Amino acid sequence: MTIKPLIILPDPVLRQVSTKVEQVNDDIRTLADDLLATMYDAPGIGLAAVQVGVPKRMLVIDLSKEGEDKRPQVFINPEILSFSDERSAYEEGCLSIPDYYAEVERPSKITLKHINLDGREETIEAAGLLSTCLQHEIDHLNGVLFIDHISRLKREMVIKKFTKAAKIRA
Ligand code: GNR
Ligand code: NI
Repeated sequence: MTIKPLIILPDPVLRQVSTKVEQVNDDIRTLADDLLATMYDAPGIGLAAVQVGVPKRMLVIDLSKEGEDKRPQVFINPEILSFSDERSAYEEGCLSIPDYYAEVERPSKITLKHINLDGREETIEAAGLLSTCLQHEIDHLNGVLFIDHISRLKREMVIKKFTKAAKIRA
């Protein structure tokens, strides 16, 4: 269980398209553990592998509340099979864009196919926060960030602010 450093905007790694996981082996199981440790430490409710600099199609989610038992979920090679016509809006944030939040509208429900940590294929239906979080994470696998779903003016302001901050850090 290793907590990995998070990749922050405007690092171009966040724009990479992640590649398929070919085999669920010990390396992938270790990566899943590290993603969960990093997500819990942040803390966040989801994390894509590319956010720790590993552009593989894999993500973790835990929607349990503080004080509840943890419910870690691992999704490998997730594919959205269908989206509902109905849409809902959530205030989103991203561990790669710290302390910035904005409302994003997405399809309310999705049907998703993925591989679990046992290497078995599963199909699930997701609604509510799970649906939003899965769509946010799968966007990461395609190099897409939640700020790509807000107005261009807001997006450019956020990118400008984080670009300046990165220059000071460097
Ligand atoms: O911790 C997170 N919270 C969150 C809130 C609303 C919608 C999506 C998310 S995911 C985010 C963690 C993250 O950046 N995952 O990529
Ligand atoms: Ni994110």
